[in-house]
Amino acid sequence: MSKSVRNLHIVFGDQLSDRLQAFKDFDADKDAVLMMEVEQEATYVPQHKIRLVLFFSAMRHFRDHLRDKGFTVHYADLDDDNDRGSFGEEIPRWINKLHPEELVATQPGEHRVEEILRKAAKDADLELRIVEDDHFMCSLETFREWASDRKSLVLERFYRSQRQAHGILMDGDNPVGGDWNFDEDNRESFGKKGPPEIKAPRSFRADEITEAVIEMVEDRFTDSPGSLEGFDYPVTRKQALEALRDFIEYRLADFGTYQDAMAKGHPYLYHSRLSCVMNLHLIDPDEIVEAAVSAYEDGYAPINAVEGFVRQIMGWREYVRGIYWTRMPDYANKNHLDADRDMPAFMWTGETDMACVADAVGQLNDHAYAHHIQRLMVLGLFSLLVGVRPYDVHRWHMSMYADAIDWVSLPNVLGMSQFGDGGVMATKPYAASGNYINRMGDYCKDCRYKPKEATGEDACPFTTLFWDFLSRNRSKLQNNRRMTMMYKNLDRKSDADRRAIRERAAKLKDEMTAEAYL
Ligand code: FAD
Ligand code: DLZ
Ligand code: SF4
Repeated sequence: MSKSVRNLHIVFGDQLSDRLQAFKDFDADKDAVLMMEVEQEATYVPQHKIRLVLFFSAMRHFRDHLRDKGFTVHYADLDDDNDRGSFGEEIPRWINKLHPEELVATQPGEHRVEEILRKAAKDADLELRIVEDDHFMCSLETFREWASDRKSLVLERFYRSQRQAHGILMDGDNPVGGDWNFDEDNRESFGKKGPPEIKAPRSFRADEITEAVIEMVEDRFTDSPGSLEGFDYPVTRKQALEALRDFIEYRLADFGTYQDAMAKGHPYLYHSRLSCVMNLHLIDPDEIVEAAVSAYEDGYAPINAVEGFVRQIMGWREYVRGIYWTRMPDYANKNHLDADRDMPAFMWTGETDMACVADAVGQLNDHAYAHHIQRLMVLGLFSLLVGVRPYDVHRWHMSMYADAIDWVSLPNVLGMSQFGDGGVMATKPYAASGNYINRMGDYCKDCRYKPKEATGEDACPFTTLFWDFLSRNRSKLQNNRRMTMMYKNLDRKSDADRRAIRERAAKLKDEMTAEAYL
């Protein structure tokens, strides 16, 4: 017989922090924690094996951490026969078992999960206290206030307000270094020589807990995409802090300059690979920002690198979360460009002659990771140009990336990369031809296609589809001032060229078989 419970604190798989304010009034003598491994979260979209191991292993490590602190943790194990397989059924099972006086939870990372939680509490006629997720640097209330009287929610304005509010990289009222933004310095590619030797992110060997999870995932989720061969993600807070130190020491200084660069066979370049541990809450954004700012102040990293990095974390990351929670649930249905195609099968397998796509998808299968420019300007761009349904692109993203959680994937994918929201996240679609990929990376030299060509058998599919995208979406995009030049260039093409582009685009699309999983 379990002892009676005052507050039952539900900790979801992406809330692995005892620094959260939901824990502030936790009394180990009276309260208990509930964590649930459930089949449905691993299958409601097919999920990469690395992502599954990451969540389950990090959850189990956190469970043990809490137990070591003396907390009572009720843990639903996926392999336990009593596990009912979904939050919707597990929460009632534990309520019936423990009869808590109140349910407490940190704001979930998904609208869907919040709805399930509210329904479970209502059905059980139980008080539910949802506590603000103070892992984040900007509360949802502050974001709402900031957004409430604005027509245009430009990131730059939000970012500056956050820098001022937190006093980060500020010299009185002015930005350190004399500018808010050093993007001009941050657009280098590696040129013909390719990248120098760059130390890869710190690799973590699987311990006993992770080994057991790997075995479970291999046995149970045989059909899930991806490979577990090289699983080396941090899964504890201690490891997350080591990963941060490693990034600051070896890669931060060049993060800015090469932020937009790509290179074949180099998944990480100067990127941090900290999104997973941050999204799981093993480490907080203010800790990361402080470490980067200290590196600048101590002379280890230049301002363009540190400002560029800080902008991603206290700018973009907080901003997309604000967009998500102020726009959901309608946001998920947005499809401004009426895109209606399926995700092509090669976006799962990487089996395509397009060298850039093959490299990025291969990397996804091996690491469940692609860096920002691959996401936006290779895989996202291709889906946009083909016209895949934005929500399907998001579902694919949730399947393939270890760091995807609804609040961060949906605005980035549906909004920023697919222009599904019609201009909330981006002032124009991130549409480009193969020339952009050629300029920023080295894929094209080994590709059977030619980035400059739009028609003919050797034409780069990105380039053909780019012009086709502009033609198809003319009525919705041509009045966008930021696209005037693109439409002028399209209009300079002869009728014969435009016909040839249309025909080749249709052929390319006809040849794409539908997705393997969705
Ligand atoms: P770095 O390049 O080292 O950047 C540092 C940190 O900045 C990241 O760890 C991340 O926490 C933050 N960051 C940077 N850009 C963004 C952004 N646009 N939104 C939110 N945080 C940002 N990030 C996710 O965490 N999960 C996602 O599901 C996700 N989906 C994306 C989908 C698309 C189409 C695009 C264009 C971007 C997406 N991002 C997502 C944002 C960003 O690409 C990843 O955070 C980043 O690539 C993760 O790698 P990193 O940790 O090495 O990042
Ligand atoms: C992604 C994921 C997976 C695979 N499994 C679980 C799980 O078993 N239990 C859990 O609490 N969370 C899991 N998650 C994360 C959820 O899908 C979802 O992102 C969070 O609950 C949102 O707060
Ligand atoms: Fe990608 Fe086109 Fe370059 Fe090939 S030519 S690598 S498809 S951009």
